[in-house]
Amino acid sequence: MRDLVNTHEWKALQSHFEVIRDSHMRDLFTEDPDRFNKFSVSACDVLLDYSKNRITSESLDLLVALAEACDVKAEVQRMYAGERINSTEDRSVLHTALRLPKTESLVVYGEDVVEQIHAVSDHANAFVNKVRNKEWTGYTGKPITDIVNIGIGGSDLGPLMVCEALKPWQQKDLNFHFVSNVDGSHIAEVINQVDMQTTLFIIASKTFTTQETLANARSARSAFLTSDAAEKDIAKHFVAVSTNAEAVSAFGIDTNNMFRFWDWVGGRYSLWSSIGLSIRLSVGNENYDALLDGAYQMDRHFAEADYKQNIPVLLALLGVWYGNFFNARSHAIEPYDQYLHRFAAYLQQLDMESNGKRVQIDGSEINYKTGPVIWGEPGTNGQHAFFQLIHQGTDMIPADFIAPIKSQNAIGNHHEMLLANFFAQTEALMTGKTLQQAESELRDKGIEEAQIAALAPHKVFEGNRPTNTIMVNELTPKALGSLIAMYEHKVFVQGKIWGVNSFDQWGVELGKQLATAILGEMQSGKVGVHDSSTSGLLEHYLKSQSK
Ligand code: G6Q
Repeated sequence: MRDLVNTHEWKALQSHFEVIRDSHMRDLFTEDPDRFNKFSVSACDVLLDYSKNRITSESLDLLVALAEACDVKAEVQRMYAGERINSTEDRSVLHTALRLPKTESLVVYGEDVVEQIHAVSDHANAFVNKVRNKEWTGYTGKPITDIVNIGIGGSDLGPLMVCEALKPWQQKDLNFHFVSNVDGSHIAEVINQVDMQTTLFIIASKTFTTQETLANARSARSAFLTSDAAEKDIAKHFVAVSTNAEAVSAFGIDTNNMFRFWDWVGGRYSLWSSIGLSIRLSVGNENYDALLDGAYQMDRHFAEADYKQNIPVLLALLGVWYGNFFNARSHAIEPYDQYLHRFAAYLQQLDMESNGKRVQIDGSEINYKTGPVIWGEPGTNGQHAFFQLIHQGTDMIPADFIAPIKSQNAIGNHHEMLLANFFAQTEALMTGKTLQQAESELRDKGIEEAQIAALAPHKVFEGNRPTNTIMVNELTPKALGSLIAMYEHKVFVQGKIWGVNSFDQWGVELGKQLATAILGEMQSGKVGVHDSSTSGLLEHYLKSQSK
């Protein structure tokens, strides 16, 4: 068992924290006017300014020493080479291989995975071109107008987020729908909107056993068959993305219309595989390739750059600094780009499912904090909702502010206004407002002293609230690819430091098992043995049902 908190590097950070905890970033900026140059880095068209963090050069040295002691670089090489670093599932972790260009080769356990990946890509490319060019038609000969991706978790969040983010690149005569929730309202709303003669359903499920996805897929199929369509027409309207050919075929989908991938692609890392079929259909193969290329560039940067110049490593270390030393329990994601409105939801799964763990790889219990709560909404909306708590609440909430320099919609001065808010927020969070400033502002307004004394404390902003500013020139497919890979690698580094397996997700299992048992009891009307709350609720439900 590795005793992280008793390592020399951890203890050095703890002592350093005692020194730095009371310093204010305002003073750090006054003392060192070169902070921006010192604490910002550019790579893969991404600028990271991390100068508005509670760090000095010494903090950075100590954090980097921690990364070195945790052997992060060696683990990156192990992952890239296809070693089975996902030990609890005995699997390689090779989403980075999905981004390798055709010219490369990567032999893993005797097979060239790049060759396999590109063979599947070619299959998907050809299909995508047919749909987009209207050569692929529905059973009545009409071209496809609506694409419904049925999947959940990793088979939904990534494709949905990317399709939304790249809307300006979307083929305009195709409508995209994503159904994930087993709540029948989700599929029903989509079925009500689409014409079955011109709809293509993608059943996206790595295992093809996921209860929610199969229930939605079955309902979609029965809605299709209760329109005028017949069984033989399913082949033109249902395709699958899966690793499980047998189950796909049992469901009634022609395996020629199945796009495969491999067990070494984790669900939340799968948008780069055939799970990205809806993205390809939306933005076309060329733009999808640019997305892959952006990620590939970030993969190279992550593997090659020194820790102090390495964007994912820096982001990860700052997260550890706040989570483990300042006791910050959540991390906000604030994209100042409406197209990134699902980005925080996507990162929520990526980060929380990967590092929400309580034991180390060897099974020993952890005695320090691991993954934080990830949350956020696009700016400027968040400013009018929850920013109050980030500015003046009692918790420290480190935040990533993300924005493109160029807008996809240059309407009036909207983008300038957006960016003015973007810059202003991180400045305000860092600088804050002192009591003296608050008082003198009130005085300038001619307010009486007694009222100033009552009001001023409410107008104080402590400041010293850490933020990372992340900018890209434009939210292109390539830039988005780099941004996503940047976060994947950040999560990887944190997982390595905390010593957890970032690639399994046993935490979702227990609820699934219990739900299956309870569904049986609900259907039979016989409540099994539970705690009194669960039994009471089930009986309440069954009684109300029978009325
Ligand atoms: C992600 C998880 C999980 C998974 C879904 C869907 O890393 O494994 O979110 O993606 O449970 O699984 P299927 O693709 O197998 O339906």
